[in-house]
Amino acid sequence: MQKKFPDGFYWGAATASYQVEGGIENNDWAKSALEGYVPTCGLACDHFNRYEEDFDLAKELGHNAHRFSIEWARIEPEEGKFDQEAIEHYRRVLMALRDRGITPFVTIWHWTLPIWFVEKGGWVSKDAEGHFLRYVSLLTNEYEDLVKFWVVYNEPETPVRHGYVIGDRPPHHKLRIFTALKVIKKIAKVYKKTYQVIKNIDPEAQVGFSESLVYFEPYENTLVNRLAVKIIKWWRNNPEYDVYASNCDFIGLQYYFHTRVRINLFKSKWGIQFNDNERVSDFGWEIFPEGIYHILLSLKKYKKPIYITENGLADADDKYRSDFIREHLIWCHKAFEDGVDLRGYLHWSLMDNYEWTRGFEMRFGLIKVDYETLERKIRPSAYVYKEICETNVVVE
Ligand code: IFM
Repeated sequence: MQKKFPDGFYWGAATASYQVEGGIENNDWAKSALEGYVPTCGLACDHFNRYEEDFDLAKELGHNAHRFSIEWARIEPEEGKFDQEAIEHYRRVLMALRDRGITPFVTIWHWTLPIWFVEKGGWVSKDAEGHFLRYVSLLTNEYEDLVKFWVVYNEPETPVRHGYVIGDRPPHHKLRIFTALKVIKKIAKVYKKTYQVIKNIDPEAQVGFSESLVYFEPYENTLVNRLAVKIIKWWRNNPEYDVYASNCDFIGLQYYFHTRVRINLFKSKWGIQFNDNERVSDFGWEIFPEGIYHILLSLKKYKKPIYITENGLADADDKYRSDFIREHLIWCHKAFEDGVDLRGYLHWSLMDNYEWTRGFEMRFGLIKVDYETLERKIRPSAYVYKEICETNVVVE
């Protein structure tokens, strides 16, 4: 059965500066890599120099939208000093998309921070808001003519959980639960102001955010499991979610995870248990397309347009990617039929890239990258997705 998406639907893929560009040495992740805490990113995909070739491939694959992020450390390598060459670089990137008829979704903060900002205390410092808003004003003024969709943050809860509780990402603090909650709140407050700053400069701009939402279920439908779901979900799906969703022109949804929660107090193996995964990606993440439908329905109450700003899997052999895309889109379409104002789907990712603490091991790309030669090779699943992009139809 053919499932048709609405006219004007945005189809494409996403990337992020640090994960693909290469040559960024002045942000907190590069510093962490030098100190041996996280893998080195180095040249990555050299997308900084090869963006035109990569956008040619995106166009060949039928994409009409593309999400990417601007690297703050490139634009403002020193506090208050903007780099004109970097500003012009991103203008050329935006123009390259425009020339190919591809609409940009521009992420302002995708996890990496300039070293000077971190040395001043990062998000917890009292000047954080002023610094961020100055950067945002510059971007909006510079690119107002080329950017309609601004994604202020990428998954703002993740770097805080990993940076202040788990400790495996910058700034590498462990178990600072209260600081983490404070930072989550602070970032949300800055977001609200950012929204206003962008709208004051460009009232036509569409301003939103992206958060990764997990579809949680109780393992068995018991009171204790339901309670556990509530608590875990409250933090993992961002305690400040309402602030974001009530102050935006669109919601960016990233969907990767389904988790069933079981509190098992009386058996020998007690504690919190999660899914029994069956079909999994190379990362071990369960493939559960139906979850995207439930999450989309849960967002209906905000009455905002929704774009899937990320959804994808690590699959080096491209074994599951075609079905993964098709099945998620069938559930997306069902959500659309059930009244969700869904307007776009951006797959993660356009090409293989630096997957944070996992380095280059995980392969999320529609396009395979050979990190020795930097040669790009389109994976077969990208052609399956192309057919969907070009026809606006997914076949059940
Ligand atoms: O690679 C990341 C991306 O930076 C943010 N969302 C999840 C992706 C896959 O882990």
